[in-house]
Amino acid sequence: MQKSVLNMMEDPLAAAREATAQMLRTRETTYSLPQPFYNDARLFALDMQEVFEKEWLFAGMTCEIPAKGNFMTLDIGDNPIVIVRGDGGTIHAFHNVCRHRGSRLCLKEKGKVAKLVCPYHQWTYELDGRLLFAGSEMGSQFDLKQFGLKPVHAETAGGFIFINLSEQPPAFDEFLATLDHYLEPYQMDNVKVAVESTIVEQANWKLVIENNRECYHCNGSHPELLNSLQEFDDTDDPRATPAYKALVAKKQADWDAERVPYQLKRHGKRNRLTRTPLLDGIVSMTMDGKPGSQKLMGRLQSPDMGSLRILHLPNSWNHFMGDHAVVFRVLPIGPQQTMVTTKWLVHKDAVEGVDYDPERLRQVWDATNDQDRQLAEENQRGINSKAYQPGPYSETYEFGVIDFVNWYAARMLENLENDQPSLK
Ligand code: 3BY
Ligand code: FES
Ligand code: FE
Repeated sequence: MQKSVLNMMEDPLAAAREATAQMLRTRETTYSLPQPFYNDARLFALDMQEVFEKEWLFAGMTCEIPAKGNFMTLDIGDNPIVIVRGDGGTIHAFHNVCRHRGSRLCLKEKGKVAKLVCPYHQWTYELDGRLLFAGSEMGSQFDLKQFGLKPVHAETAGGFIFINLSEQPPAFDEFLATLDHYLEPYQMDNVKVAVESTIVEQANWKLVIENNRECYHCNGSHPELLNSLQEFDDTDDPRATPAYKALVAKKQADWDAERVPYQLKRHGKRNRLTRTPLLDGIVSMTMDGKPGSQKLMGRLQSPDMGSLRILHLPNSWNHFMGDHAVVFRVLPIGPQQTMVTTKWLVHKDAVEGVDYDPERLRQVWDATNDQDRQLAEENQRGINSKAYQPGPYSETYEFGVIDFVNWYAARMLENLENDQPSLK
């Protein structure tokens, strides 16, 4: 639909925008959000428009599309996206929407192609998005140049691919530079996905992220994870004990010797990177705490690297250990439905069945993801009740949740106001 026509139509979300901005201005900042943020269809539409279509999102890893012609697809709400590796290793992202009559172009989740060919009437696009061929049916005057694929901003660093669906993405370069620096020891051109899983949780995406941002629930729910994970979130954790601080100091000396970054680093509330020790004597997030892959990642000499934790709001958390890494991507599907994709990465030369057993590698986080799914789903069911009212977060155990909700509220409010200056 053309812009001018759209402007003449009433924005069906106008009232919801106003109400949402008002709820964000008046909410209690250390309390969970009002009910509509977790279950209302209009609010979900605003989350997609104002957060997922405007902020930088984690899409996947560069190792998933290693060669020219490799592509991967994903959906950001109603927006199908394709990410493809073109000439000279360049990574392009496009709306996965044919410029003829709008069919989805690439249907598979991953694949390899010479050109992008629409399954409907075979319009054919170059890997850089130019329309190459539309058939004689379109007439001799048809101007191919006007019908290239619509580009989506894409950036890569440290093996991560991020996309941004807005016309003017917010600044991101500093975080990308930090990511390159922290991931340098892992030589992310030399990794592969050993195994992956996708689960669908019957819960709003914010409940999935809130759940991940605290370990208040860990003792009650995560026996497998607690074989390796320290309950402290980072070295700034207000609960950190002298024993934990001593372990951190000891490990940091080892990490200095390996020349790997470990300092806690933040980019606003959106990103946090920190390397924290696992339990003393444990080197990996496996059931027995021993390496899950015998071939260490990158240039690392010791498996005892603790966990480099990388947070990227709104949709990713990650753990990089000496022997393998686990990356997580969260994609909203509906007001009460969220897809969580987990990928376990190992050195690309690690041999399945010799250096690693995929079943062993995935055990801890498969169990943990399922436990977190149940927690988020029960959280959702309680929130749907007429009895629900926002409740207080613990400032010592749930500061990560407070940070996430504050980030979300600030981005949402600013984006709403920029769309509609009258809301200011
Ligand atoms: O991402 C993590 O390591 C954990 C899982 C549970 C709490 N969170 C901080
Ligand atoms: Fe793609 Fe017709 S919709 S070629
Ligand atoms: Fe958990």
